[in-house]
Amino acid sequence: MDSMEIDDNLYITKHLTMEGLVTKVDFQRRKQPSRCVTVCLGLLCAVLLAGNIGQFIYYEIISPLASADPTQASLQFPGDRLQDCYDASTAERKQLEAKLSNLTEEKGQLQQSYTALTTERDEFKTSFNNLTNENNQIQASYSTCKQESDQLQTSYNNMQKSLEELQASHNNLRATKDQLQTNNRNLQREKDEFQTLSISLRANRDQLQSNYFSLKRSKDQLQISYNTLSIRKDDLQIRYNLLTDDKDRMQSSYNSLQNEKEELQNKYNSLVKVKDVFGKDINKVRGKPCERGWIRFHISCYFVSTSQRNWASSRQDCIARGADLLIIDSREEQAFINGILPSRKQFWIGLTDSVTEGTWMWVDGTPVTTTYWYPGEPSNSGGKEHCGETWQRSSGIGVWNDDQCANLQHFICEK
Ligand SMILES: [Ca+2]
Ligand SMILES: [Ca+2]
Ligand SMILES: [Ca+2]
Repeated sequence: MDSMEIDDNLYITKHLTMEGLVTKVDFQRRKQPSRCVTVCLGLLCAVLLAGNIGQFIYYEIISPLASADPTQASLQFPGDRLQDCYDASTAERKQLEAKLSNLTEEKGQLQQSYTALTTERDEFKTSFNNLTNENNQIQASYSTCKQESDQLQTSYNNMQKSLEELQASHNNLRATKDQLQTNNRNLQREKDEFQTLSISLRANRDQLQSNYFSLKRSKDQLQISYNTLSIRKDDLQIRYNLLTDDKDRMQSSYNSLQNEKEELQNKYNSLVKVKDVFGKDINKVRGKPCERGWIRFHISCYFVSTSQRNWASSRQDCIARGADLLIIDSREEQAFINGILPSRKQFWIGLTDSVTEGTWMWVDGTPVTTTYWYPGEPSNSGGKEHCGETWQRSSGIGVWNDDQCANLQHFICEK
């Protein structure tokens, strides 16, 4: 059990020593010395016993056989042989006695050594117990250290990984550094070039700055002129737009007037022709007198009735006379008619809005352009007044009124 513990301790100590945790301790001294002495004595006795057996066999069996030559045997006496054996045995005994004496001395010495070793063994035993306790403590420390070692190993592994990562980062940084160094050299070269260019550009800049100030003054002046011109341009643009609009309107009016002028010119030409034709006829008509009871004015003849009829019957009477109800073509005709009528009487004329209320038409289908309505007329009183009449007035040229067509009135025919 002790030997096993010592061997374990040897192994542990060796292991710890290899790991550098404890200093080397010589446990060889702690083996039991009594066992060593016993073993040594046993071995020595066995060697002596083997030597005696060997001598006996040699002198008693082998030597007589070797000297059994028939020639010599015949010459030697049996007493000599015994004397030789006795001498040899005596010498051998002396040797054995000397060896026994030596062995006795050695045994005494060994006994002393055994006693000393026993004492030393007890001391070692005590030391061993102490060392066992220390070993337990060391074992506990070892376990603690083992755990710490495991932790340190884990930390070491982590550190190793970190180191590898750092190494990779280092390599990357080195590559980056090399690249940056290359870039730095390139930048340095470019910097030198830029410095040269900078000096040149600085001179150009000064020149340009001088030019810039000069141009800035010119630009300010031009800006003032531009602003003034811009305002004038805006005014002119507004005026231009107005003039353009006026021009467009005038152009449109001009075109309309041109068309109207052409139409009027055509009408004028037609009228001139008609006038020429009618002028000849008028001259012929003017020279011809109206029928009895009719009154001439220009180219027309007028009949003023003495009887009273409604508007439709009056017209039928005029048509029967080869004429129609009076159509007022001019202010002169209105004034002429007012002059030939009895004082303050009303007479039907060829005027009606029976087709469309409020739209007055002459009996020949022409629209009424010039009117002489009395103030407040046409009143269409009761919604029943659809025929026109003229009132004679002593002053002026007479006035018009609308009245119910069924009323009986005097009337005026014209042909
Ligand atoms: Ca007329
Ligand atoms: Ca009416
Ligand atoms: Ca009326």
